[in-house]
Amino acid sequence: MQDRGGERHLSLARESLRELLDDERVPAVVRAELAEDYARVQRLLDKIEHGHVHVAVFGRVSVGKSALLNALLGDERFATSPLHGETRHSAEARWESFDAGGVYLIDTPGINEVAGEARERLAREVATESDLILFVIDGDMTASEFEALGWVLREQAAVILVLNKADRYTADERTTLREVLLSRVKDQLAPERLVLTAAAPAERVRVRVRVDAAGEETEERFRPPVDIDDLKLRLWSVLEAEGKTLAALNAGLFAGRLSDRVAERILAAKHAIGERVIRLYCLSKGVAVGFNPIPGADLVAAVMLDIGMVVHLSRVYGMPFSRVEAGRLVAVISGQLAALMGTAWALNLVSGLLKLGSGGFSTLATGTAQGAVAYFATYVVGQAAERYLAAGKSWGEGGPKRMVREILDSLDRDSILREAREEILSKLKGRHPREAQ
Ligand SMILES: Nc1nc2c(ncn2[C@@H]2O[C@H](COP(=O)(O)OP(=O)(O)O)[C@@H](O)[C@H]2O)c(=O)[nH]1
Ligand SMILES: [Mg+2]
Repeated sequence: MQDRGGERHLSLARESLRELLDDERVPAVVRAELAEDYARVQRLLDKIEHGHVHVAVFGRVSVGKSALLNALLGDERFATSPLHGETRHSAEARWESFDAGGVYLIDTPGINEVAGEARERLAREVATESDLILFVIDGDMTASEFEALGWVLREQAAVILVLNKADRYTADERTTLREVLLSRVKDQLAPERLVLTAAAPAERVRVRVRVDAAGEETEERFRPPVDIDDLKLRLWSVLEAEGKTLAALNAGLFAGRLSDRVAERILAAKHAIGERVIRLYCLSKGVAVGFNPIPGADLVAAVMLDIGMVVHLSRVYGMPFSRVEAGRLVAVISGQLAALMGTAWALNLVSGLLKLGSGGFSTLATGTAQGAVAYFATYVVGQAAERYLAAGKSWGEGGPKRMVREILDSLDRDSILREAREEILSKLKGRHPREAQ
């Protein structure tokens, strides 16, 4: 475990894990949501700081996973049984015979020993928290074993495929099995990553016929010797060559995935707040316009509301704007909106809404319809400003025009207008939306 590349990987991984844990920009809610992942990062960090390497067995029930670990340990540390379900929880033991120390052997339930959902969680945990996996089988691989192996390999590059219970096969059968297995995994595993073992050979009866005397037969019970030498050698060589690198790579991989998840959650949390902020301003604006349905009269107040919304959003996204900056952004977005929808769009929408509504051309109906259109325009401005902020103050490749068009295309305009009208009506009449119609 003296490899220098390993040391470098290790310090890089340690740094990125620490950074992740200490990042003060991560909101408490996100930390709480991802508490389990954070705990795992802490464990991974502890592990690489102590130079620990975790070796886990993985495989179907009763293939001899626990027996194999006991044989490696030279001690019956883990319970074994011919019955299914002996190992219900993961457990670990330090493997002293690897002299660099810090190697832990982890026993796990069989892939088919725990219930459905828990099984997948367990498999995931084993794969992410261990650095080397001994994938144990006891004969030719079943389809589900093959599938599980593929899955483990995807999650975890370091795998030794162990064909246990080799004592049950003749020398010829062992040769055939080895060939068949190698051909099955030839794209995924190097040939030296397949080893045969006999962790706890079964007792056998041997019948001897003595030729010299009167053909007398004797029965003899015997137990073939435990054979895990190949596995030990393979394990040692993998651990020596890449033990630390494995631990570091594994930790780095997990940290990378977690930081992606953290970023995603933070964005989702901001987005949820952003959406509430936008709706609040939309409604304020809709009501303001609804109260005074003469086009243009409330223009200034309405624009001020849009600017206020953008300032508010910029704080949610942690990039506070001045009102001047926000005003510029609102101008750009409104300009695109007007260009895309044509100058008559607002009037068309208003008359469309009037036809839809049952209120006729009363002041209330007109006001509400205009308010709904103002609501909609502010909603689009809010969405565009939010995307701009979420992208780190960028319009993206196609500029503001494409962004506003995409937003318009993605919105269900009619249902937003309907909702807006109902909300505004209920505010104006101070009643429940249904009664107001
Ligand atoms: N014949 C034979 N039996 C084994 C060998 N290894 C384990 N067994 C038996 O297989 C059964 C299941 O072993 P266990 O370690 O509990 O399997 P696990 O469920 O994978 O942990 C036990 O009865 C063991 O004695 C082996 O190498 N040869
Ligand atoms: Mg077991």
